[in-house]
Amino acid sequence: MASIAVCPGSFDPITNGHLDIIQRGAKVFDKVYVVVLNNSSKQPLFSTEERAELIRKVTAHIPNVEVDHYQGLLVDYAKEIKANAILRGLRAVSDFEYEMQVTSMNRVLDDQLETFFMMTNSQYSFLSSSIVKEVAKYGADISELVPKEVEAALNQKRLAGPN
Ligand code: COD
Repeated sequence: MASIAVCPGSFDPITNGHLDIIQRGAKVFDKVYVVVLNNSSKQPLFSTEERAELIRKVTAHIPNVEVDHYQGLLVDYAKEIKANAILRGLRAVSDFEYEMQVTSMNRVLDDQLETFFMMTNSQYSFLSSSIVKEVAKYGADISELVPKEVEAALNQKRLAGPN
């Protein structure tokens, strides 16, 4: 049986930390579906389509990665694409409590779906989409934090006006 993982997130926008998890995950699973979902506690800067398009651009070199977006529950999406695993990244202890809650809820919703966690590369342990957006708003150099396509998209948003 092929191992199919779904790597879910807000990805608003994708950072080098996300990309590292996707690249490493793609070496472990036969197929990785990266899916942009709605996190109801976050107010996104980029539309769902914009986020998925940016991920598509920066993962184009990984043959077993597919990018999608979905309005609904993660477990329903996973069922649609016949995924047998959820792939998540862990940065610090602060991530743990939230991840445990979400994993437990997803298991209540679908007890066949296992969640796998990958530790962040220490180089990216501080990195989040929020922190990147915060500094990008002031025109800081973010070239070490995000792929160049994302840097350009953030600069475009900044130049388009206040957000
Ligand atoms: N290094 C390693 N991993 C990282 C880094 C980094 N620097 N930055 C982020 N990550 C990891 C995160 O830990 C996470 O695993 C993943 O990358 C995505 O992160 P985000 O912040 O883009 O995405 P989240 O956490 O906002 O995603 C939450 C979901 C959208 C997946 C969740 O809200 C969801 O499943 N929504 C759909 C509705 C649903 O099914 N809800 C039920 C769950 S309660």
